[in-house]
Amino acid sequence: MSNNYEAENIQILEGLEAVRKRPGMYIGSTGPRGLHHLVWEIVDNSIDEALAGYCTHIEVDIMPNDIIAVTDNGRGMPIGLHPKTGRPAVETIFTVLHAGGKFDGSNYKVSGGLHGVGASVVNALSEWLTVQVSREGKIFEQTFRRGKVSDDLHEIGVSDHNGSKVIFKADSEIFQETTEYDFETLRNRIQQLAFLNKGLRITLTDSRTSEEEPVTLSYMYEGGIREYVAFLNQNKSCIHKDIIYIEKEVNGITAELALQYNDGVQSNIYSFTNNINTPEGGTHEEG
Ligand code: 28F
Repeated sequence: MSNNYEAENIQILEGLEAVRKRPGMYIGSTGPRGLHHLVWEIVDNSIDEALAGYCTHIEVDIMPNDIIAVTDNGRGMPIGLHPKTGRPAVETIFTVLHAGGKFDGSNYKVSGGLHGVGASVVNALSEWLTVQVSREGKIFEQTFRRGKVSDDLHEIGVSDHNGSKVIFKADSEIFQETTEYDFETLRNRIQQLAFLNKGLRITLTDSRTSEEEPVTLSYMYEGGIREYVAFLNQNKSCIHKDIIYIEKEVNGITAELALQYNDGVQSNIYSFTNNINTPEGGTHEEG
């Protein structure tokens, strides 16, 4: 076994231990906000795949026993051996901190997530995490426990489509306050992400209700932030019917604006960069 592999392994273990020792450094807190941040880190990687032009539908399923499943119909995480680690690329994404989904620097145009850093952080803070990749007509699966490989990537079946699925259970040793997800918190942000990423369908299902049928809400807005402004103004009397909409790309950077005046005295301005809300504003909002 070449010693750089051992060095790699030590770096992997140190990275994940660092996350478990100081989770707040990576997800802000270990309270409910930090718990929900786990979902956003995984969803952001699917959104990156949508922004790259390959994913049109993301599904988030809140399952019994505080388990979350996120599925996308993108290309499927790569399974080829990673040049540096000699391990399958998908294993590297989930075990190497800052390796992320874009470790060869081929970043997508924009990425709300921490450039794929999120996947290994979620893995380190989960009692267990299973990733399933549908690619090349097959389904490959790998499971981790508290960030460590518990079984190697292996084929579990065949598939007529491509995509990635991540199922995880947050570690109650880390999230001692609660590991229970709040439906409205997830619903609100999922709807907002659908507004911010026009044409992308995002579906939320709550299968925790053992008695009744699961609750499913699906959001897709072809009009994007234009529809967001209409939604925000739906109970207001607006002083002009048509929503002002501007979209412009310069040097690969795109800016979008949607504006509609209502007859109120309070102005509600919501600005975002890469899907992340910027409550303090910034040059984009000034512009
Ligand atoms: C449920 C969570 O994480 N989806 C993802 C992809 C697709 C590719 C990718 C991700 C390494 C060097 C990029 C596939 N084929 N869902 C997800 N889908 N990561 S994460 O690649 C990581 C590459 O740069 C992908 C060709 N290119 C990229």
